[in-house]
Amino acid sequence: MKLYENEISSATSRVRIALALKGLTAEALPVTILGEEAESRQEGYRKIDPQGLVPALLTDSGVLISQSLAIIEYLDELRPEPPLLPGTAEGRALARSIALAIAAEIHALLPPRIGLHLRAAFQADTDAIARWSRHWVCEGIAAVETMLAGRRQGAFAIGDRPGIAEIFLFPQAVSAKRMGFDLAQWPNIAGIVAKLEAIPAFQENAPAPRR
Ligand SMILES: N[C@@H](CCC(=O)N[C@@H](CS)C(=O)NCC(=O)O)C(=O)O
Repeated sequence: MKLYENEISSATSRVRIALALKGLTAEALPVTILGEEAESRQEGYRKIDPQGLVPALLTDSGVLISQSLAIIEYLDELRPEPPLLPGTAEGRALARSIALAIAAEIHALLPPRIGLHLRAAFQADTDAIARWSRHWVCEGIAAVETMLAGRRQGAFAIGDRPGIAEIFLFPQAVSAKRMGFDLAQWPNIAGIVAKLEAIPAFQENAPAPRR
């Protein structure tokens, strides 16, 4: 398997964590994502992934899978142990709802292409873009905290072992901390993240800070 990826990418971090939990490896194919001239915006990479996004997984049979949730569910089927989804239909739906609350409602509003468009189309400066990002992170994470407070059973977000919900939560919480948010204001998330930080698959595959 090969993984188109970028070290600062939160969505790549999710896939890297899943690979590590499964004991699987994928050859890294780095793709730059920052700035107008980034490789992710060039025709060459658009022919690989028309969305121009990382991560994208090239399977051993040559199929390209984009979108981190689809990639991680593929890896979970490829190597079922340890399972990344709970054993009940309800548990699986809850895990996916946490994952999507992060991927679709928070992270989707933050990647480089969003900042570039805010700048080009609406003359947003660096400070305005930072305020935009902080707004969506704060509102989105507070909602996830409330979702967890109402539903949580066990040591992690869903149950007693980390899976898809925690894989999506961890990189988003790491970047929220880097943005200066104090996770203590979201006690369920802070407690889960502290436990995840002690697990090598999570700790070693967090997104790298932007330099
Ligand atoms: N929903 C996608 C999000 C992928 C995504 O936004 N990736 C970012 C890096 S974290 C990216 O490639 N951004 C390129 C850009 O914004 O130009 C997933 O879960 O894989």
